[in-house]
Amino acid sequence: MSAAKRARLVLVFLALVLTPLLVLYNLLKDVHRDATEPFDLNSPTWSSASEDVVHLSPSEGDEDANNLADDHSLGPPKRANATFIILARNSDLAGTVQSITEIEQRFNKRYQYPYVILNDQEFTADFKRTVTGLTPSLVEFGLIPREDWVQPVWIDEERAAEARRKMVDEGVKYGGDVTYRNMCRFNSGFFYRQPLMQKYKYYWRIEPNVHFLCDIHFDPFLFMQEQEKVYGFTLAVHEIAATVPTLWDTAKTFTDQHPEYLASDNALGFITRFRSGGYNGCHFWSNFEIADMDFFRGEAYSQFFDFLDRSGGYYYERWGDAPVHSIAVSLFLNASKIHFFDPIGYQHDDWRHCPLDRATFEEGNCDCDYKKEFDYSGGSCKAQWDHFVRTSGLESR
Ligand SMILES: Nc1nc2c(ncn2[C@@H]2O[C@H](COP(=O)(O)OP(=O)(O)OP(=O)(O)O)[C@@H](O)[C@H]2O)c(=O)[nH]1
Ligand SMILES: *[C@@H]1O[C@H](CO)[C@@H](O)[C@H](O)[C@H]1NC(C)=O
Ligand SMILES: *[C@@H]1O[C@H](CO)[C@@H](O)[C@H](O)[C@H]1NC(C)=O
Ligand SMILES: [Mg+2]
Repeated sequence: MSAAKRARLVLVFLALVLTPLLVLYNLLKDVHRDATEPFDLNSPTWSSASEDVVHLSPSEGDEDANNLADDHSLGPPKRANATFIILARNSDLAGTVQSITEIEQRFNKRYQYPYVILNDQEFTADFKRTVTGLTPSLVEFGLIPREDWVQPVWIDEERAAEARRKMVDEGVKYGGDVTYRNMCRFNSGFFYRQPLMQKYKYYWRIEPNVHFLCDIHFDPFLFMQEQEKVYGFTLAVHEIAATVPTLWDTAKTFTDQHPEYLASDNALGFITRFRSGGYNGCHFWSNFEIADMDFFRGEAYSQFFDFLDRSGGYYYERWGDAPVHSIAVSLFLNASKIHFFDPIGYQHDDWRHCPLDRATFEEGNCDCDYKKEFDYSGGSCKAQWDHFVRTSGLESR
């Protein structure tokens, strides 16, 4: 036998023996994975807190985050039990396309989290087709039941109409608008109860016409899960006082009746005035939220919402979901459960947050001006948040 022939035989032998072994190994590997990490519809795996996932904090491990997401030899990226949620009208199509296009490009094309898109009217076929075409992710469209949306029958319409007239006279933004009030009430007490939301724990709220200004090199949902955070924000602002004249007193009446819901290490200091202890108007801007729905579905918030709702303030005044969420989060959670997402560059209307951490800003390929954005301008409550964090000793925890 010639040397060449011998070499060929060895190769054939190796192929015959090794190929089945490799196939067998791959099969077993998949069986093992199936048993521990169930695949969901879109194939990336869920992960639970107990699993050994690569930990990535927003300020570190950006390269790992990219590898984890981009290197398919590692299998699909680990994902949290989470979804985007967008409330929109059919007329919001262009703005919805814009927001989804940006979040896909800056983040979600690497993670493929699903979307839930809700409307108080049926979405048109055109809306659904166009939006579905923007992403390989699962996109589900939901029709909000009337009873979760319209002004309740027990609201005294005469009194509500009078309040609207007064606000129009005073020039309060959306002061004469009933649908805006419906939307605020829905976003306060109903979004997390919609059937399409039931299968998820975390949500990231997005609105039409917002901007994501930087590449996001980590998974904020997994961050929430691993750090056991409950509520995440990027912008904090002052509320228009005329929209919430009795909100704070109503909230206080509730906590007087239910002192058991107050967290011992709460964030009251963020939302109250130093001397008087009254509401300072500060709230996390809820057009951006990443949060754990267990909180909203839980006893404290459910009771709180029902109490506020029954007082009629969504219609006799014009309570926003942002101050309602913020007051609840600040009272019923320990402050360590609230997270400021510095790495997520974000814009709603003309207000932007741009990463304050220099390295994150540089790595994010950001479309915003470093330290020249809204964060520390007059309307912002970021300074109040910082002050609260410093004086409560949160930083060192
Ligand atoms: N389906 C539906 N969605 C609505 C309605 N009104 C508002 N929305 C949505 O609710 C969210 C908040 O509404 P916006 O009009 O953006 O209110 P805002 O953010 O307080 O005010 P802007 O400064 O105008 O952005 C957005 O996602 C809107 O698309 C409505 O009547 N029907
Ligand atoms: C995700 O969370 C929801 C709500 O908590 C829960 O009902 C569901 O079973 C969870 N799904 C998975 C795959 O863990
Ligand atoms: C807040 O923290 C304290 C001390 O760690 C703990 O005992 C309490 O249960 C926490 N409260 C809530 C609402 O998580
Ligand atoms: Mg908006």
